[in-house]
Amino acid sequence: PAGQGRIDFRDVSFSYEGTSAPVLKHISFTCLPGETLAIIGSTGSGKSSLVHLLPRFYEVDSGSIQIDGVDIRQMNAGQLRQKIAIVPQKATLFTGTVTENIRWGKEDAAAEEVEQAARIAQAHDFIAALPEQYNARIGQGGVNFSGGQKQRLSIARALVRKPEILILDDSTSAVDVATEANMRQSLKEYAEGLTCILIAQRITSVMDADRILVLDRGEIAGIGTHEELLASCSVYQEICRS
Ligand code: DUT
Repeated sequence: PAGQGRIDFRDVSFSYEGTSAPVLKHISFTCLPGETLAIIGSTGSGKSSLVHLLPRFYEVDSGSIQIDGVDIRQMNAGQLRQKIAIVPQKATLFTGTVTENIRWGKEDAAAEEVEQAARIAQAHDFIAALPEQYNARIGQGGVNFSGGQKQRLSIARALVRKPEILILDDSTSAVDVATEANMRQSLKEYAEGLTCILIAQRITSVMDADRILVLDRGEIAGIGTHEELLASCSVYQEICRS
């Protein structure tokens, strides 16, 4: 829905229980409804930790996070689950059909909704090429699918729930650059108004996001468009060079 899916981080700091060093330090930013915000930064910079705070997998030490103006501490798990779909780094598929796997979490999704989600996630073509198509069996853990195919099925699973906020945690790492670009285009066309936070390692995955947030050792090193960051953010310039 238009105008929903706004995210505000206000001076958020976070550390894992039992550790002293904060993993995120004084993080403040706003993600507007319908915006695609990419997060980039070296390994261990806190990207996954940051997005895991949104569905309240972990609680902040200080500061606050708001979704559509409401502090997430005032939202229960059901409300958060309805708004946010998070696609983890490692796709988890189970023994069952393609449809059952995509529908997981929204059992009442119609066949057309399943196909629509698969089309946006760029999974429809390889599913349609299977002898049993959407009724094809997926082996345990998705053994009969490639890494990139599993990731696309996992993204379709998130989309079928029609979230307001979609979080892709490095979930296109095994998808080739061209397919990934098609997916971004489809998301723009068919999931208009969807707020998207996407973590990625490749510059090609982030450069046409509306804005990019650069994390460096738990702090924001810069936030802006690819061009703005190229002109002003040394950490980003470094990532582009490597
Ligand atoms: N960390 C923990 N416990 C956890 C997860 C992470 O102590 O359960 C630490 C490891 C690291 C920091 O938090 O020093 C940030 O980790 P995170 O996974 O958030 O970093 P990332 O930027 O997502 O790294 P990667 O690109 O390797 O996924």
